[in-house]
Amino acid sequence: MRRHIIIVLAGVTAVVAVIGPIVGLLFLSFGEMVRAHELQLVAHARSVLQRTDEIFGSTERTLREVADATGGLCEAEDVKILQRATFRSLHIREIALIVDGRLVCNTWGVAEPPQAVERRDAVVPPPNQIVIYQRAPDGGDDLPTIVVQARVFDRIAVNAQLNPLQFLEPFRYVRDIEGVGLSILTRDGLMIAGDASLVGLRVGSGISRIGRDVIAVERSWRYPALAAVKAPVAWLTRAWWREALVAGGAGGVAAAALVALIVFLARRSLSLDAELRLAIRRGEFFVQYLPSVDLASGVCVGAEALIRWRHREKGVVRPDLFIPLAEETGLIEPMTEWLMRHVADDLRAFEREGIDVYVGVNLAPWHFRDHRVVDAAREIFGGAGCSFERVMFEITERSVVGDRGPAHEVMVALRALGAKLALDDFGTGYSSLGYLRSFTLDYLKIDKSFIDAIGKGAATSGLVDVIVDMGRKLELKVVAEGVETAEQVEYLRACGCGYGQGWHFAKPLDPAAFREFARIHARRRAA
Ligand code: G
Ligand code: G
Ligand code: MN
Repeated sequence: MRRHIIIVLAGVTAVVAVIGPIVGLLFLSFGEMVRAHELQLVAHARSVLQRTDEIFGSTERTLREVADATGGLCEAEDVKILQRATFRSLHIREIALIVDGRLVCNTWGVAEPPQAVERRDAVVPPPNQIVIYQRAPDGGDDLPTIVVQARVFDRIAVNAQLNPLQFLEPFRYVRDIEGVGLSILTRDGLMIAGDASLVGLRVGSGISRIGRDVIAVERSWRYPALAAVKAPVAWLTRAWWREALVAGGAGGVAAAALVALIVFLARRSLSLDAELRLAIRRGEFFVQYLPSVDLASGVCVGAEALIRWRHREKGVVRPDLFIPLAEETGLIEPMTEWLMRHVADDLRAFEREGIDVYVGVNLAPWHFRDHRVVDAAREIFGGAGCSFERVMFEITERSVVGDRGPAHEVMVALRALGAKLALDDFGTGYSSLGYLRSFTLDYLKIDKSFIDAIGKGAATSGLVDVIVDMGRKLELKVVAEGVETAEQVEYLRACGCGYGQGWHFAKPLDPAAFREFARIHARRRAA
């Protein structure tokens, strides 16, 4: 079950590792994106206001010139002045002189008699000030006009009518952005030009949010006017969503791939684990025996029991694929128990047939955690027709170092049953003389790598002599593992190594084949 927790944790870690930075970046980019878009709105508002100020500025200059030139009278010469000023101006449609609330003359001529005008037209602004407002169209199809009015004398004003379309004409590209609205309003929020939805707007300069809109406002300090640009809040983040979708999508795919990979790998090892359990229940294992031979006489003295797994679909699975997993998960315990039962059966058969051999059973570090292997061995080999004399337990160095106390107790208990102990794969682990002395062993098995080195001039080849010599001095029987050539046999014999196993003598054999091998290479009984 710990495995499942590890898988879940690994999955969560993968997701966090991939998604975390993306979320962080998107969070940062969200703020940036909003700021950039707000600044864009402010910039648009500034441009609009700049043009507005230019139009009003030019109009004001024209009005002042007209006022200076006409002196407020409406003689033929004055009308000409109005006409000339109108035609010279890029912005003005019509200029009119208002006296005591009546239009006396305009660009088109003298009004006979003076015409009453709208009340707003009648207002005479204070000196050095300008009144600006929008006037409703006179007729059906006409557009409203913008009136800019300046004072000439106490009762006399001059005003100019402007086409409202000219203000926003250069900003069509902004107005074309979906959802974006531009307006020019009077200081009091009345419409001058643009988007009617902002009429009545009462916010300060800068960025504000009103409902679902963001509004940038720039106020003129020369004229009673302001420019406002409005966009939906969603517009600020529309580009961000696209970014988020792409980044989130890519991140999601990466995280999903990682999780899938983790789950796949975990499943594979999980299923191997599960399959091993099934295999034990279904009895998919079998045993082979690797003979050990007395090097001096060639007599078969014993064998190492090697477990094999015949998988239903995959065929025979190599032990190095499943033994490590079994050792890791503890499945090695029932596996070894199964193996010992078969070995016990075979030993009883050997005994009945007069085959005088021992059988080695490999133990894993797991077995040295408690005494269960001792109890199992006692139960399995303790019955009639089977002698502990013929049982050898093979222990690797990694089983017994590190956790010396309990492991040592297990070894002592196994030996107390009458079984032999062999130190397996000697030379590949710690190879400490200290514990060689402190453990009571019967056999020392020299690892195949040292035997391979024989006759190759390798630096390790001479070590075989040393190990054999050491084994003899410790009164251990020495077995060479993985003997493959006659040259190695010769060398081992010469340096006093007692026993050997390996392909030179036999490959791992099925029980029947091993029985045959043992009979052929049996000790010659004294006649
Ligand atoms: O023959 P071979 O390829 O089977 O062995 C591979 C490894 O598996 C060897 O190191 C051998 O010791 C180990 N092995 C084979 N059978 C057993 C067993 O029953 N128990 C343990 N612990 N190891 C085994
Ligand atoms: O670690 P242990 O001694 O239990 O390992 C025995 C392993 O060594 C088994 O996998 C067995 O098949 C393999 N083996 C035994 N003799 C030879 C040999 O002569 N040559 C090779 N290549 N492998 C061998
Ligand atoms: Mn072994």
